[in-house]
Amino acid sequence: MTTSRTWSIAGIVAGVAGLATSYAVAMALTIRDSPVVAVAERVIAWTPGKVAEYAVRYLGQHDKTVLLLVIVLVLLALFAWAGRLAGRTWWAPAVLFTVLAGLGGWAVLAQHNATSVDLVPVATGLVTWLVCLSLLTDPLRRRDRAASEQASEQASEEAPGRDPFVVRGESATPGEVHDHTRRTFLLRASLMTAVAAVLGTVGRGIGRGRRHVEETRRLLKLPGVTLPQLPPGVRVDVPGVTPWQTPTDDFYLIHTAIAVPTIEPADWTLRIHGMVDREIVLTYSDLIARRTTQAWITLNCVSNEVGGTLVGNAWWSGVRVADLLAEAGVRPGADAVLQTSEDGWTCATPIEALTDDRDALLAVAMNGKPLPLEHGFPVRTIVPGLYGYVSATKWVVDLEVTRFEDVEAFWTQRGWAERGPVKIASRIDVPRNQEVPPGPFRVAGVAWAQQTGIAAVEIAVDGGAWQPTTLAEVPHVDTWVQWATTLDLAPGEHRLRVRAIDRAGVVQTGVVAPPVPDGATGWDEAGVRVLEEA
Ligand SMILES: Nc1nc2c(c(=O)[nH]1)N[C@H]1C(S)=C(S)[C@@H](COP(=O)(O)O)O[C@H]1N2
Ligand SMILES: [Mo]
Repeated sequence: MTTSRTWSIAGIVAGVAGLATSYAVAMALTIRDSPVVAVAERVIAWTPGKVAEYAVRYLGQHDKTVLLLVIVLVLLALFAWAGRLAGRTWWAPAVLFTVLAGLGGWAVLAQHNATSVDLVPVATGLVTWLVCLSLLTDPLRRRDRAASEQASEQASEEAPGRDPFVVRGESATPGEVHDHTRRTFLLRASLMTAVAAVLGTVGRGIGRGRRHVEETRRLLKLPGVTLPQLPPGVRVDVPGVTPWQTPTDDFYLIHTAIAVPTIEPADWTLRIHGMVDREIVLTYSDLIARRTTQAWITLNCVSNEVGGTLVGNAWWSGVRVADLLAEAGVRPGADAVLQTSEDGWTCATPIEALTDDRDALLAVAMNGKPLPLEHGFPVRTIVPGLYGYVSATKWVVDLEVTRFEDVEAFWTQRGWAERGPVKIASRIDVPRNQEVPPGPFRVAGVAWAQQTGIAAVEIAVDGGAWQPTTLAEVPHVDTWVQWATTLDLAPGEHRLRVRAIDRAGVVQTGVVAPPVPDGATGWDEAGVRVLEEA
């Protein structure tokens, strides 16, 4: 009899073949990604904010890889189960595969801008599953039938009063049937595995859309975009302090998209509509032909913990949102702009932050180069003073002038605050839980209070009195500022604590609050161990 392991293998081979065809078909149709990724995106969209936060905290940037891996492992287990079900009935695995395909189809349709074409990969995958499973399980069934016939023959041979010659005809012996079906099964299984591997590779090859966009980006010339020049005096020059300008490759990344949208600038448009006098549709060349505004701006994630690193400072180049909104003519009563990205992410931004003199940008470049794909190529929004989740839409394609009371956005639906002004914050970069040699040592870090500016940064040792530090220069209020001081402490363990005071006189609170719903508060602390004199 066929062992349950063989049935499982049949299920897995059929299952993997179906995944490979659906992936290859998706790539051939230049669909953003395979149905499996669509399912993963649904999982992300349905994950409660708390769980998502833990995932990001413990898995960091690997969270999506881990999620995809888990989904594939679950699928493999289900495929194996489908194979074992096929050993009993033909319809049970068919139902299982159909349910899985239904799930995939639903996830695909839930994606932004989904069309019925996006269902083609799922449908092809389902057909592949059913055909491959029946091709693989047929020989197994024939073998089992032969084996049970043999068993009943033996039983009848032993049974008294039966003629042993009646059953045995001219047919092949059970042993021959066994070898033949075994060969058929192995041949088909290896053929399917090989075809699946080829399809996977071919799929990757056709999925070079992204590579093409990368190439377009590399060749782009952006008039008016200049390379960053570090403003004078912004650095405290203490080894170990975060660089004042965050290098693009080190800039934190936060987005819900699994496959980063790959948008050719020639295909990009931005629609400005809603409560406006004149709807505007801008192409990429329209946008970059306009006057370029450039600024150093620190971007913050609301999920940043006290002392965390989800914050970066870059030189952004783009077009003022305020000018575009003025051309569209904002109608009275509007207080928000609902921004939508190519991948369907949304955020609602207060209209005053987009129209006042803080120069909110439709950014096309970061640190003097076209935006990297992961940071929103070809166009993203950057609004000084607001957390990214309410303002910094990457791959932005739609701005709808509206009212807060009429809309809900991605993160506000998940319990985050409607408004997200960046809170005053300060961080110790060095020493951070380190040992220092005896004698004076330098302490340094960063602080920010966008739209207001930092007036002072103070540190306290072992819960003692607050002491002043020295601030480096800043070009304006919308960047972080580096601070530094020198300490000379007795050998042993010490705890350092930092707080900032803004230019309006507001002292950073020591009251501890988590990032949810509108940003963490509390003082950053770091340990230092001063070594004994040798
Ligand atoms: N399309 C899209 N834009 C997005 C997000 C997203 O998930 N999707 N995340 C936002 C959040 S929460 C932050 S903090 C910033 C991060 O921008 P970065 O990845 O370029 O650092 O992007 C914002 N823009
Ligand atoms: Mo964020």
